[in-house]
Amino acid sequence: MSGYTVTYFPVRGRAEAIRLLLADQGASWTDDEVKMEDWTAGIRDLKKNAVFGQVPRFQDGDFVLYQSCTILRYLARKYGLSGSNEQEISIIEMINDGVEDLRLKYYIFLFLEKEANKEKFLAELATQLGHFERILSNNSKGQKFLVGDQITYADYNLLDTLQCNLDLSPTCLSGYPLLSGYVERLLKRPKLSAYLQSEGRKRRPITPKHK
Ligand code: GSN
Repeated sequence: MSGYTVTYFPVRGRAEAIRLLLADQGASWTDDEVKMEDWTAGIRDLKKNAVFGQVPRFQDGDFVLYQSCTILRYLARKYGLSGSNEQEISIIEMINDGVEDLRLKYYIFLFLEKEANKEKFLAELATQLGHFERILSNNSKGQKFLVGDQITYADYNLLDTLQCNLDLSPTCLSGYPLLSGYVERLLKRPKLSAYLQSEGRKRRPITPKHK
């Protein structure tokens, strides 16, 4: 059994792609959930000790790491989910940066812009989804993963970000057959599917805004 611990608020947020990767790779971990009020009150000096004053915090034995994408890449190296040569590794990094742009747009809309700008948000989302549809079409005609024949950390990050957007706009993938099929395929992966049906996952909203 591994000694992984994910410290985060009781939401999916920036920890969920890490959990998706761990679950799909058959790794076990402990969710150390911190209530926002306890975090604000300085519980266990968590904020004070965090490298950038934020979570997720990831612990592997005695090794502690922050920054969600760094944690994803750390685990990707451990489980062989980073790509198989320098060029593939770089393409996966590039696509993951694109996923982060998609995630950031979602967070900006949710926390800052809200319903008033939903039409503008959805129009921009459509453009961004188009980029991912094209990326998929360039790899095995969209029937596999973002890059190559094997799942990578960028796939877990994209799946989580797409699920966030689907929550906001359940039809957002309807014009994107490859992305729709991709999500459907990923959700059928047995370990991932078991995690998605777990109590822990169901209990956690996407963000505190989704209570
Ligand atoms: O990806 C990362 O781990 C960092 N670049 C961002 C981490 C982050 O924003 N953490 C937030 C919660 S997730 N929000 O969108 C956080 O720790 N907020 C509490 C605080 O006191 O800043």
